[in-house]
Amino acid sequence: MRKHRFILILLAGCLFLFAGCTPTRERPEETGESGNRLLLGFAQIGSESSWRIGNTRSVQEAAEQHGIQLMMSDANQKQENEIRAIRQFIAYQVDVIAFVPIVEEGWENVLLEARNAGIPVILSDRQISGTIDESLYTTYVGADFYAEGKKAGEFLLKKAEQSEKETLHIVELLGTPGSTPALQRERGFHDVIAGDSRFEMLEAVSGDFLRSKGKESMEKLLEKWGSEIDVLYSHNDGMTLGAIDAIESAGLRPGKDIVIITVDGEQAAVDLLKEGKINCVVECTPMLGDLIMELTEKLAAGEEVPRVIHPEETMFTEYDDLDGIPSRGY
Ligand code: GZL
Repeated sequence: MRKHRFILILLAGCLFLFAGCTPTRERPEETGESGNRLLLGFAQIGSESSWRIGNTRSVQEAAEQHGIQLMMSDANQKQENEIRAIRQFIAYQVDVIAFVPIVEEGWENVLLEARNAGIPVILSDRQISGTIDESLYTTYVGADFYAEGKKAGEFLLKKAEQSEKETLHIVELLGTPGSTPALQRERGFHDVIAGDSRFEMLEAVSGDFLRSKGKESMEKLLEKWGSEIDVLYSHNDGMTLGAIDAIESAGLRPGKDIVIITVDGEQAAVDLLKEGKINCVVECTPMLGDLIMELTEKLAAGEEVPRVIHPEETMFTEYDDLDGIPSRGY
């Protein structure tokens, strides 16, 4: 019943916003046991990968376990939808706002509105550009993407020691342009291999973290470079799965003819690692729900929180005992 009431309230809010009038209504009066429940507004970017779907599930389950009321929006990969959702959270006077900045730029105005409304903001998963006024958000919880890129590069250095080839030719599938994971995974990887004459970059192309675009982009790279390609570094498993389809359709053996390094740690990627079709999986955990809820509770209670929180992350490679990898859950 409470859920239906909440959805009705939400729809009423949408009507207000749609009609262009900013509701001055008080936060929905809570009755019964939910009277004192915290209300968290969470703006998610979409469902572009199994990683993202796992991230959404983690937030929903953690809200349930922490007894926090969750107002969640799905931006369908559009920044303007995220900004609209944050404005709706402000109108509803949620206790805390958490959102995934789909790209790093373009958040100043809406974050100023949140600050003026006295609502603390948590950056989840991705960051906003460093030039922004630091007081516009309270904390960042998510991966160290630069470290993930470095891990990918360090695996390649080790792999190169076994290669008879003088030069290893690399292609790269980039994540969403302007997003923190794409920018930092690229920088970390290239900082490790920079200046090493054993490596030559052939081309880097965006696959936008999507399996379909990963396949398309890999098809184009194979058309252009063919068997010259020795290494694929892909910024997420979704694009890697698409790329492997393209590689096998071209009659090449993923993991053998082309060394494959991928990031996220989805079950599908770990399974392919065990099959020898992927050589290295760098973990990026989507399970941020509990951290977000703990931060929400602390912020709502006016407590100090760390500025940056990176979850523990590891990496799985062909050199490891792969039988011990627990099931991934995403
Ligand atoms: C990384 C996250 C990325 C994943 C992709 O934290 O933002 O977005 O690597 C997802 O799978 O689309």
